[in-house]
Amino acid sequence: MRRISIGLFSLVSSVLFTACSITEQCDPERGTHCSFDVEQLLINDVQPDDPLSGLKIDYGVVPGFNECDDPASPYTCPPGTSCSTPAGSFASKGCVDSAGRFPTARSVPTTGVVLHVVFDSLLGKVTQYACDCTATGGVCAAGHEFSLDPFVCTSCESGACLDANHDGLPDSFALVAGLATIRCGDFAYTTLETDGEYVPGGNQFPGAQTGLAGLGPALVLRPAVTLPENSDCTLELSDKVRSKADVALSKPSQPLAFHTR
Ligand SMILES: [Ca+2]
Repeated sequence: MRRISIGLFSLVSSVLFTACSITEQCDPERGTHCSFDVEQLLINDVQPDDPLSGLKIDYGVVPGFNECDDPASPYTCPPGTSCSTPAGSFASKGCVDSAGRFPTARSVPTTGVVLHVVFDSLLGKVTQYACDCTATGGVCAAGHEFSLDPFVCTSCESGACLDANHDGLPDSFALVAGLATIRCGDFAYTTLETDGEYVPGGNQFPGAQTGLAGLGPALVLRPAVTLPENSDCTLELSDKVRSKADVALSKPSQPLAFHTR
């Protein structure tokens, strides 16, 4: 009975995914879904742009925050910056330096850093699902801990994803390892499965309850690592980060950079 229900789910999901992939595919003639960009990088900082979320806009333009040509929400740029079109393909003017670059976060905590990366498209497979390893005492063999497909779990030794409550949906998921690397001088850290989550919801409008943390779709990285103090750092996203239409990520118009306390 369970096998049948899983089979049905995989059938339904493959039909759904197929339908989605058709509408999501890059179509150069229609100009849809053929580029894939980082829209914003938001980082927790001692001097946040938004006390609600504690986040600072490190890269990108956000209406109601650093968008400076919005008549509905007049905004004066901080000293050292002016209202101009940022380098890259931004539609709105933002507060940028003389080179057209965004002022980056300068007081990022060394522990508990949150890197909220907002994209202009849904992401492809950045989440994986825990295998059902109950037959082996809950311990999965190396390389067989997760399935990239929530319904077709053939990479699991048991052939099934963990579904203890039998609702046909995987119980536990994690990020794909190696989505991003933080470098601060000689220090380098590449993200693991447990270093955050993918949030497919959200849009380009800050939420009343969530503030800047409501922007999405987003990869919210919370690396369990202590960064070096008072250091210039960069965030590099790996080629594992692709759009749902399988388009490679464009290079941001300036390096994704920040400075720790
Ligand atoms: Ca379940």
